[in-house]
This record gives sequence, structure tokens and C-alpha cells, in this order.
Amino acid sequence: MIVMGVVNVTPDSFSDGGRYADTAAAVAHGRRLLADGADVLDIGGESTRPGATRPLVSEELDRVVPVIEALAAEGAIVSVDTMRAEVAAAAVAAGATIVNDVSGGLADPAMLTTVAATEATYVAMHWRAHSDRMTDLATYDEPGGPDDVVHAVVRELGDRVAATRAAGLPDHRVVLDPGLGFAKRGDHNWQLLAGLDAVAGLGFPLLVGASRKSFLGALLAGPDGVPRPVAERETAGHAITLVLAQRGVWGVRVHDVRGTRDVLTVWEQLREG
Ligand code: PMM
Repeated sequence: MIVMGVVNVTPDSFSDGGRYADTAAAVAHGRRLLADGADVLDIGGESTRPGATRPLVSEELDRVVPVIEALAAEGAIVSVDTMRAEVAAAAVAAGATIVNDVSGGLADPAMLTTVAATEATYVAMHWRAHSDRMTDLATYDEPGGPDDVVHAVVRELGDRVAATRAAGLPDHRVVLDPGLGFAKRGDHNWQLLAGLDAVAGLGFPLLVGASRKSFLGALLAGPDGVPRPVAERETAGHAITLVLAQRGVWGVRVHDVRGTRDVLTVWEQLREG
């Protein structure tokens, strides 16, 4: 299983907000994640936390390009976490080989053809709208049936697959992601994790990002109902990683690479006996 370590070069990300906002700090963080055993570094310059406002394109470029250049030059496999075609193109020119688009091509009409023209792998995540609107869209009423998030996500990701094909992206360069926390309520995330085989049925490798997300905080809330703080959700994330590894998921996007690597080392040893 691929371990993708998160490097957020943003002042306002929910999980590690502001800690790696300048180039030097972000590069140092990336090096630390590599030393901890990351296979890929996912470098992002736009926070997608609910309610976040979008940076200018120039701000996003200034945040991610120097970090990608530095880490790719050191031999790291780099992914860029962006919804913008212009940023994706600049990132690939700077050495990124994966474009991780949380909008699955919906936020920027030029994204899919731009990525198709490169040799990069494309991660298409399930998404419905930018962060300022996504909570309003967390409904999955299926025609003639009850709330069925798994069915809806499979259908909507299937539409994204059709769009990547229409843009000329070959299937072997596409990875799908159910988009935990994006236009999803807590119970939707659990239903999606339980129903991941249906998403895998689309026939593509899956990437899953559960690390530190609020549905884990809510699950582990204290008796007073206060969610478990972000920094204390790692064990829950590791439990999810283990289950996903057993189910053959291609990769996980995580903050705690060292702990994730430990989980996978134990799992691999157990499989070998
Ligand atoms: N989650 C976040 C950002 N990027 N990319 C993919 N492919 N999947 C995710 O679940 C995902 C993502 C938000 O989390 P962060 O603020 O910790 O980066």
C-alpha cells in the first residue's frame, strides 16, 4: 500500500494549519515524512477545510512550486494537491508526477485535458462543490430510495471516469478517491468506508484520506460531546489504514507517516507469518 504523506503549504488547513506555511518549513517537513517512510509527498497550497476561502492562483503557485522543485530534485515522488489546471501544469514542470485533484476535474474545466497532455497520474476525488458550499450538499437521497451515499458516490465517480476518458487520460493513469469529509456527514463517511468494495468495483486503484478528519473526532468525542482534538485522532486513522490495507486499497493519504508505516510493517509481517 502506498503511503502518501501530507505537506500542506497553507496558513489555514484544519489538520496542521499554518505550521508549514513557508517554503523552508514545508521542505523540511517533506524530508521528515520521507525519512518516516512516505512513498509519495502530497503538496498542497489551498486549504479545503469547510468554509475556507480560496487563495489567488499566484498565491497557490508561490506556495507549492518551490517546495515541489526542492523535494523532487532530492528524488521524492511528488503529488500536487490542486484543483487548478494552471497549478497542475506548473507542478508537473517542477517535478510532480501525480496530480491530486479533490474536485475530480469539476472545479476547472481545463484540468483533465491539461493532465492528459502530461504523463502524470491523476487522482480524481468525489466532490460536489467548493468548501463554502459543500456542507449544504451533503445529501444523498437516491431517486425512489433512502439516503444511499455509496450508490451516489459510485455513480458520480463513474461520471468523472467518463470525463477523464473523454479528455484522453488513459485508465492506467487514473486513481479514484471517495472523498471522505467532502460534502459528507459523519455517517456518510462510515457508510462509504464500509461500502468501499462498491467503489473499487469501478475498476480503478483507490486512494483514501481519513487522517485526522472530523468524523474521527466525533466518533471519539468525550462524554460531554466535545470532539477529540485533531492531534489525538491518529490511532483511529491507523485502525482505518489497517482495514483498508486488508481490503487491497492502493493508498492512504496521511499526516502521521511514521505511525502508518508501523501499521503496514506489522500487517506485512503477519501476512508472511
Ligand atoms: N483530503 C484533504 C485534502 N486533499 N486529497 C485526496 N485525494 N483525498 C482526501 O481525502 C483529501 C485530499 C483534506 O485534508 P487536509 O486538510 O488534512 O489536507
